[in-house]
Amino acid sequence: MASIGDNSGNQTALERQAAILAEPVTAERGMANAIRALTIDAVEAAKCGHPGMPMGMADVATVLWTKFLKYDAADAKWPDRDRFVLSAGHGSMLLYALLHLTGHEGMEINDLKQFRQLHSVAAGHPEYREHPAIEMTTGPLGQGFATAVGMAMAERLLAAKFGKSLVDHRTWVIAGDGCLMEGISHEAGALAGHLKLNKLIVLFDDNSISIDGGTELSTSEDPLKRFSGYGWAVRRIDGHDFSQIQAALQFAQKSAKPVMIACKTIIGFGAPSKAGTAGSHGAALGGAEAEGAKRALGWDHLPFTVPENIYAPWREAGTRGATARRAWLKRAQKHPQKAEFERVMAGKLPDGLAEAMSNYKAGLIASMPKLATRQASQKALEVLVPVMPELVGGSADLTGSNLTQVKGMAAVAPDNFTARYIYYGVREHGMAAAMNGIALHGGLIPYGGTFFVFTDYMRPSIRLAALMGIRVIHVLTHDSIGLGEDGPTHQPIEHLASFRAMPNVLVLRPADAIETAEAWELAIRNTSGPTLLVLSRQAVPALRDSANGNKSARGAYVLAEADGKRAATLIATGTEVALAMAARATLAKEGIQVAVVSAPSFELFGKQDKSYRESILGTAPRIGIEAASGFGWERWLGEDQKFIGMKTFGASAPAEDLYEYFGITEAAIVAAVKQAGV
Ligand SMILES: Cc1ncc(C[n+]2csc(CCOP(=O)(O)OP(=O)(O)O)c2C)c(N)n1
Ligand SMILES: [Mg+2]
Repeated sequence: MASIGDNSGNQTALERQAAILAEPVTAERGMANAIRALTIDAVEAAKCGHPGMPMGMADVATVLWTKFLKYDAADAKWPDRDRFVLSAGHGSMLLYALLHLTGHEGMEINDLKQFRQLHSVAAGHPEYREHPAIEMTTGPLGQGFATAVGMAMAERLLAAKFGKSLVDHRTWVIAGDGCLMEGISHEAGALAGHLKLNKLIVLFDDNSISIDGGTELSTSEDPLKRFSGYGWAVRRIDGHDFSQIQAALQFAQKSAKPVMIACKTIIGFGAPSKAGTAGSHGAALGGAEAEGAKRALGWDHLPFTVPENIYAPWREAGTRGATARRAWLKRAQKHPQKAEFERVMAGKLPDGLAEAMSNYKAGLIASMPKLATRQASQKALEVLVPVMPELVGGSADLTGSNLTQVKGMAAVAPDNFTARYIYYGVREHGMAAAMNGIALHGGLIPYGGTFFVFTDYMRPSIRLAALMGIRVIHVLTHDSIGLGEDGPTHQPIEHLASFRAMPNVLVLRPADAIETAEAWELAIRNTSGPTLLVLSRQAVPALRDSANGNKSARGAYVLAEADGKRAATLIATGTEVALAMAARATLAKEGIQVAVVSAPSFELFGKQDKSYRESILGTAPRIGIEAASGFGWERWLGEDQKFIGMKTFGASAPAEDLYEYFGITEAAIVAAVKQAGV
């Protein structure tokens, strides 16, 4: 059995490699070898990294980047470029070498020499924003693939809106065995097949090797059969045969279905003994093996040196799209929807939004409705959706519970991409990744719903959204024990704390309809990370008597000041703010005056200056109230203060009984205030 560094299992791979290398080096192979040599050099210099995948996929990538991919190295952000996603992000040197060779500014030879060093654009895994041509951060296997599905959806949605003359591009993915073993590949693949995303093309690095050894250790599946079951067109080719690669990519461009091409490759192609083994996956080849690989490839140049006769055709490939881009720019200039296209691609908000929302909020103040915050969210969407054509909604099969759909939002379907509502199916992870892809593509703002507890199923994608700093909006209803009878499996307890711990996630748990409207405003204006709208199933009374400004924007504010000196400060979020208000009224009758602070967002409150925070929190004893784990509340309460919330999982019962049972009641708050020594 093969294991790391052991080449006993790769005899056939080595024989196959020897046969290929016995043939004269063609111009294309020479170009591909430049990727291999740069990969070897960068990984040797860093003394770590993943040489196997770039060496294996260099031939496929060369054909793609010199003949098929639509891009112009002079403008990595050309809106109508093809998107290229390296889902197998550990093979980052493949992307860096391609960007360098094709003449992308900002990926110079010195950057490759800095591979994996602090502040290098050539980070261990591709990082979004490190270089404009890096379409997304990859590394967690499967994420790139699933995000690419969202990019391909965005292309269809925008093409339906603006027409082919502005939007007509493909999404190409390189995915490995690992990406396809991950569960998310099922959700994403099934969704793409259902929507017939025929401009999505996945090049599967079918090398039958992962870290632990041969894939036969852990899988017997034929991914092509699986994907053809999803409605994909599939092909199997020799990933080192240039004419087969070219023919497959031509076929892919004509497909009416999404395409998966399994490219049979040899991992670490060229390495004399480690090729075809897990030994080439994730460690520097080492001096002798690296030398041997270059010799076998016929590469006779100093490290980090590419001869001009190889640079030249690569640079030419980098300018291949220039004519198409110029023609596109001309068309865009004359396009009747030019201004709108530029607005949405820049992520700018439309005129009329602020006014529509302030009218809506004024109406709420006039009517003071008692609503579940999920209902209030739907009402906000009824205002937002008509004025924001870039909003694309959806839910993971909980539309009627999340209340994410509003009138006029038809279902996106293979024959209807003018619609704006995506039925993601029971695929939370696939949804969250696709939403990332929609946001990354540009031109659209995705929101999607599920129960808050099922963020557990989408956490890796939310984390990537936070890391990349992109605008996605999660509508997360049924936010506490208040959902009642469905019981502890459905009652999120630790989720608020866990997302408050995740950097760059904006968590908002509004208390009433006005705060929910404010939360939506904040979500839409949060261009630098994901927003989680954490909403209730059960109704809450209207608490605010003014809608001036956006009070939630400061994270926490005094909803009701004490009548006189504060005996205590009650700090609550979401549905528990109403409880705090009730306790305040009861205490006032006994002559005890307390303030109520509504704290819809810890992140935003944490960003305020100290004097604001101190003015809100006050010096009186503090009591925190939230139907969730108290983990993290010390931040506002300090060590010794009282927290009224959850210490265990919830239970199945009517909501009122649960609040009573777990002691999250008006009476408990009143008692806590009295205990605090008032
Ligand atoms: C979600 C996730 N799990 C585990 C890893 C660690 N990891 C990185 S590469 C890899 C093996 C991937 O195998 P494959 O995709 O076949 O890549 P190859 O070895 O062929 O380059 C693993 C397990 C990861 N990056 N992401
Ligand atoms: Mg593999």
